[in-house]
This record gives sequence, C-alpha cells and structure tokens, in this order.
Amino acid sequence: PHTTRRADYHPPVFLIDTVELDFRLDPAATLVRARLAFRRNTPGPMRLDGVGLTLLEASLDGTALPQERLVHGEDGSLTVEGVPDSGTLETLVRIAPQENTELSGLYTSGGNFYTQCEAEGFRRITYFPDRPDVMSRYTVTITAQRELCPVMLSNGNPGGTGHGKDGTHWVRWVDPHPKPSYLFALVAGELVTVHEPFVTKSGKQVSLNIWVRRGDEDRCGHAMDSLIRSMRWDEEVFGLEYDLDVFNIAAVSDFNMGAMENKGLNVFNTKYVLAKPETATDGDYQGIETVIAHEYFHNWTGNRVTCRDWFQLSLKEGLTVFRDQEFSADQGSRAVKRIRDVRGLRAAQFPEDAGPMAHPVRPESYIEIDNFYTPTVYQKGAEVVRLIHTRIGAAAFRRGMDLYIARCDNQAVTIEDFVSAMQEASGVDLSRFMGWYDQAGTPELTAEDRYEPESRRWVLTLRQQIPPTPGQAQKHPVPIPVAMGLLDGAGTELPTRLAGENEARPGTRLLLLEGAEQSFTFEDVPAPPTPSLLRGFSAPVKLKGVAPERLRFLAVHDTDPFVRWESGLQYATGLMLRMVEQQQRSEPLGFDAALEEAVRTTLRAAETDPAFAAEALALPGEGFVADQMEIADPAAVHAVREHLRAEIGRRCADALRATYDGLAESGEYRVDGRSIGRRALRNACLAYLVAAGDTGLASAQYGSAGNMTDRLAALSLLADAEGPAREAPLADFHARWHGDDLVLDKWFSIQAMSKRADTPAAVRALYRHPDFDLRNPNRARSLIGAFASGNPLHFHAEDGEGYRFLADAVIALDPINGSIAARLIGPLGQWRRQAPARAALMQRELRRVLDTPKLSRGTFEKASKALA
Ligand code: HT7
Ligand code: ZN
Repeated sequence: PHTTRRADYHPPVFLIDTVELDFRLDPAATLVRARLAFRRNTPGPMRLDGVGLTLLEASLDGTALPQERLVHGEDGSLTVEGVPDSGTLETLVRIAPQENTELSGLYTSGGNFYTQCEAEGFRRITYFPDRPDVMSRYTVTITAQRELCPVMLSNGNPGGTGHGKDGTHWVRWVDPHPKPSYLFALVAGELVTVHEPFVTKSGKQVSLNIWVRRGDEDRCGHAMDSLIRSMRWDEEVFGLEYDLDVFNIAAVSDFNMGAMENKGLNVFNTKYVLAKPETATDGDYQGIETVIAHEYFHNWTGNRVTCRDWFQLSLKEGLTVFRDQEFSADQGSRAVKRIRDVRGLRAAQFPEDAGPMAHPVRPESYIEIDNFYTPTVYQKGAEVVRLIHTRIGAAAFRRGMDLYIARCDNQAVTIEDFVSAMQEASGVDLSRFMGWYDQAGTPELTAEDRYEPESRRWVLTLRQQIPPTPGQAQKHPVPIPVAMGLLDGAGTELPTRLAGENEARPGTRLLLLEGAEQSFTFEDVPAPPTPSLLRGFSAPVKLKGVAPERLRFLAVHDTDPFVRWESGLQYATGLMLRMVEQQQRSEPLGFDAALEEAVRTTLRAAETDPAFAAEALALPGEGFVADQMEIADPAAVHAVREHLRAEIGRRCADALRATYDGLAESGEYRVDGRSIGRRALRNACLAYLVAAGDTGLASAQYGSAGNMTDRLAALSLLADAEGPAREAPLADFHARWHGDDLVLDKWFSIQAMSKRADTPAAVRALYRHPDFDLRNPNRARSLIGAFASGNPLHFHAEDGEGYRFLADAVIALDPINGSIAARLIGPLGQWRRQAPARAALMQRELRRVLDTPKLSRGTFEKASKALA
C-alpha cells in the first residue's frame, strides 16, 4: 500500500469555490449530482478522488464529456483531461448507502441516512479533491420520499423546502462559510428533535436542535445543557461566538468514533448524547459533557480555521482537546479533572509512545490516516498546547488565540501558524517547542538535589532523556516547564529565590529545563527542603527516581493536589513493583502499614473533596504497573493488586464501611461534581469491602440502586463472584436492558473484563450471543475492545487464547469495517514487553492477521508495523 509523506505536500492543482450537491436518497441506489466551480491553482491535471462510485454522467460547462477524457484510476479516482483553467464540472454518480458497512461516506443506520466524511469519506459520496486545503461554499439539496425521510439535514442554514411528484419532498441547505469536504454532512430519516433557543453575546438568535430516534427525547437534557454551557464558555473565555442560525446535532448508534464536528450539523455516537440516571453512569455523563464541548469548540478550532493537510491533525485536535479540558476544569474541580486527564494520558498515550506505533504529534508519514486519530495526536497534542499555555501564561495565550483566529480564519493552515501566533502574541521564543510536535517518545525527567548548609543554598539539577522510537534513533532535548515548590519539614510552603533574583517569591514557580541538563540554585534556604516537582503535571514526562520517603511526605503535605495524588500513586507503584518480584519468587506477600495509614487519612479528609478522595484511594491500575516493568508479568501484577485490595478491605473495613454508609444516596439524583464525587468514593469503598469478602454488600447495592452508576459499580464487582451472586444480577440486567443498546454494551463489557478464570471461554460465547453484532462499532468495542484492553490478566492468558480470540475477531471484522478492526488490533502490538513465550504467541497471531487476503490498508499498517 501507498505511504503518504508529510514532506511530499503539494498545494492543490485546482481549487473549488462553490459546490452544489443534489441528493436523491434511496438506501440501495442514491444519486448524487455535483456541480463544482473550479479554478486552477497550480499546473497539473484535474484528478478527483473517488472510491466505489458509479459514474453515470459527466459534463464540463454544460457539455457532456466523452469517455476518452475521463480516466479512471485503480484507486477509484477520476482524472478529467483537457480542462480549462476555470469552469464548472458536473458529475452524476450512484452509491449504495445500505451496503456501506465501513460507516465512512453515506450509510444507513436503523433505516436513516448519515454521513461520516473525516478523514477521507467524502470521496465515497462524489468525485472531489478530497483534501482539507480545498475549501468551498456548499449548497445542498436533498430529495427523498417524504415517508422515508421526513427530516433532511445538511450543513449551514435552511435554504428552502418544496414538494416533488410521487410523494417526494426536497430541502435545501446553504452553508455561507467555506469548508473542506471532510466537514460535509447529511442526515435524513425519521428523527425527532429536542429544541432550545440560544442568544449569542452579540444578540444573534440560534436554534439548537438535538435529533434522535422517537423515544429517546427524554435522554437529551444533559447533552443540551452541556451544549449551552459550552457555547457560553467559548464566548466568555475565548470571545468566540457561534456563526450560523442553527446548530444541529444528530445521534446515531452506528458510528466509528465518538462524534464529528461537521459544520452546523454535528453527528454523534448515541453514547455521547443519550443519558438518564437509570441508563447512564456518571462516567457517561462526563463523557457527554466532554464530547459535546469538544465538537462545539471545533467550530472555530478546526472548522473556521482548518488543517492544511492531515499531518497537521493535532492543530485542530490537540488544541480542541485542550479547550474541552479547560472547559470541564472550569465546570467543577480543576485538580480532579487534571488527575483524570493524566490517568488517561498514561493509560493510552504513554504506552503508544513506547510501542511500535509511536509517532510524533505531527507524524511524518502514514498508510491509513484513520490510524492516526490517536492518543498521541489528541492527548499529547493537548499537552503540548498546555505547555505553551504554561510557558507564556493565560493572558498571552488568549492574545495568541485572537491573533491565530484573526490571521487564519477561513484558511487551511499548519502547526507553525499556531505556534507563531502564540510566539508573536507573547514575545517568547517558542521555536524549540516544535521539538514536542516532531519527536515521538515520552521524555524521562530525573531530579537530583543537594543542600549546602554554610551558604544556605539548595541546588536542583534536572536532566532529561528521550528514548529512541521507530525511525527516530536520535533525540534532541525539548523545553520542559517544571512547576515546582519547596516544603519545609512541617510541610509549609517556602518562598523561593533563585540565584540572581532580588526577592523571594511565594508559592509555585516555573523552571524551564531547556537542555539535556540544567542546575537551578535557590538562595536563603534555611534547612534541607522537600521539593515538589511537576505540579499540576506541568509537562507530559515521566519523572523518575523520587525517593519513597519523599513521596510519602508529599502525599500528605504538598499544597498542590496533583502532586499529593501523584506521590501516593508513585509510592504505591513502587511498593507493588517490589511485591511483584516477591510474587515471582513465590515469596509470601506482605503489607505496608503506610498504605493503611494513607487509606485512613484519605477517608478522614474525604468530606472536603470526595472526588479527590476517590482518586486518592484507587490503587495504580494493572496496566500502569505493568508499564513500569521492563518485561510485564500480568498474572503477578494482578495477584499483587488483588492481595493489596483484599488487605486494605480487611484492615480498613471499619472506616470504609462508615464512609460507605455515610454516603448513602438521599434525595434526588444529581450530576454535579460533588454528587459524582460522593458516588465515586462510595463505590471505591464498596470495591475494597467486596475484595475483603463482603459480596453481600454488592448484591444489596445492585438490588437497591436508584441509578446506573451504583447499579453498574455493584454489577462489575459481582461479575467476579461465583454462583448465583453473579448469575442472578447478570441475568436480571440483561432482562431489564436487552432492548437498550447502550446499556447492553455495558453488560458485554463487564463480563469481558471479569477476573474469573473462565472469562476467555465466556468471551468466546458472548461473541456468538444473539445480541452481539460485529457490525455495530459500540458493540464490537464493548466485547472485543473491553477484553483486549481492559482485561490484561486474561488477554495475556498463558495458552494464547486471548490473542487468538482477538486475531479471529479482527480477521472477521476487517472486511466489514477495516477502520474498527485496525483500532482493535492495537494490544497485539505490545508483544515486545511480554516474556518470550507470550511474545511469540502474539507475533504468531499478528502474522496470521497479516496473511489474510484482501486485508484493509489500516489493519495492514498496524499489523505490519507491530511486527517490524
Ligand atoms: N474529528 C472527528 C474525527 C472523526 C473520525 C476520524 C476518522 C474516522 C471516523 C471519524 N469520526 C470522527 C472527531 C473529533 O475529534 O472531534
Ligand atoms: Zn476533535
């Protein structure tokens, strides 16, 4: 397959100023007429992208084109020969939406029509230069049988309606803003709307609509509320107002990702729209708020200012994730939000950065662009934007955003355009920050310090090292902002004065490590202090080698909540790694009294911030601990974690039970930060109590729960139990919810992540369950993804059954939906970190996938890079 390289970028040969699209919708044979007003931009032929299109007619400036001037490429493209420098090209093509199982282009779901065009789906709808730097104004007319499609939506503002013959009707949509083809959208079918008016800060009326299937209207409240808060926030924080008369969101249950920011017509996976307390967990509610905000914020960072080419993807994604993170931080506890984001970064991006698919935030090449919608592009990209924000400060960042938008509005630009706007607005040289965009790998940071009593100086030496990654053996140091403070022996924050400064400063200060190594001398330090480094996780690095005594001290005393949480986590990680070695030597596993003390201290202080307490109580995950090992040992890590959970549950049972009882839900269910935190803490206590043997408590909670958060928390614990304690609630859950796809996904996931020994066999059986449907991405992820990514113990079963199952599923899914198959195969790529026997089994399965005839480009890329 062809590799696309960043270095090969060439501007488009033709620009398309306006596009008129006429759709005649039919599930089996939809007709698409396109009129493109083109204009030459550079020398060369007119080559239009196309995939799977049947060309019925083509004309140039009103004259039919003869076949010999239409050259069809093997990739489905169309080259039109002998075109003038400007004119109008008209094509008519036929497509079959109901045959489209890839869910890219125009497809049907539950009898309705939906599109997904990012990254390269528009070429499955009509012939077009399907690249983001061709921006056009679209007018779209949709015709269909009124009965089949009472509702017909596209981008922009409504532009008229009318009736045709034979029960058809038509609707026109006019989008005044130029946009790339990946932002085109069409949604049509039987849908109902939940509506709210919105007035922008300058007084513009906007009609907000969420379109769902009949019966789902009562689950749209949280999405609508999140949308309104997002719109207000963008006005207040970035001065950015909405720019159309309508903002439509359509929810669809067959969708490859979370949502899509099409101009004026966002299309959402139902998972990120529909919620009511009986069916959605707090995590679901938070996911909805995040994704609604994210897609809305794309209206400016992505749509009005878009990407020149797909290598610049993080220009819109990293920046928009940063914006949605800031929005959520402003809605509740900033510290807890940061902790959760860092947890997510470490769970997904750090392993990617250390694995075979490691790539820079701005990649150099790809075979299938869908494979590069990654945690690196999204989450690390957001961290890099945050680095710039931290380095230049909030006020300069806002000026930089204003400049970026003013300068780049209605253009397709590069990451350099963003960084230079930030540089000009701040007056800070940011050129070295480009290293963060162009180098893969997670920097490792070490800190060494010494105290000089005679001079009362304290010297901190910071060093960085970036490990090699595929194709990048040599690395250059990157600028690392280190937010830090000093604590005295009683845990009081010391004012700090660096050599050369006149006055001491209170609180957190920022050091900038620019080279491989740098020392910072602090004056007037009365006694050896304890440094608190990387406050708020000021850079996406691995801080190594902090002594356990310091971690214990910081976990209790630091003024920075992130470092308090982080120190507890690192302390527990160190302990678990030592215990894993004991387990491997078959030595008895002990217990560290400090852990009991930490749990009790956390529970005593829990009332002030229950959400923080819940985070602090969580032991490091199995995946995180295994990631710290040269060669992972999933079974040993699991045994150690289970041992500690049970020990904590037994030793702290009194305090855990008191907290659990004290947090019993009373009154109306609420989804504010405090209520969510209380439920999280209560369920964290429940998990420890069940680990210590109190299964009955989970059974009772399952039976009495008034919301899905508590019901599911109980069920996921019971899924590890034996006999009726497990079977009865699982059967009850299925009976209650088998008609609700989103809830049933949870039923599949819980069983896929069970620790019971029979889980690999159970997962095979669930794969054949009548409710399992490989064609639905949510369902495929709920079983296959949950098992392979969320159950390290059984995925890495010694006999290789976990690997075999994943490979079988990927091979079956690939011809249906190559994009989802490629995503699911990821965990097999981590074989280098497993012991030789497991690594061999994983490689064997990767080879089996690779030997499959007609493999999709995406799965080929993932499997071949994993083996390289
Ligand atoms: N920008 C959107 C990306 C997306 C996507 C990419 C490839 C294949 C299918 C897709 N669906 C949505 C989502 C976002 O980042 O907001
Ligand atoms: Zn996005």
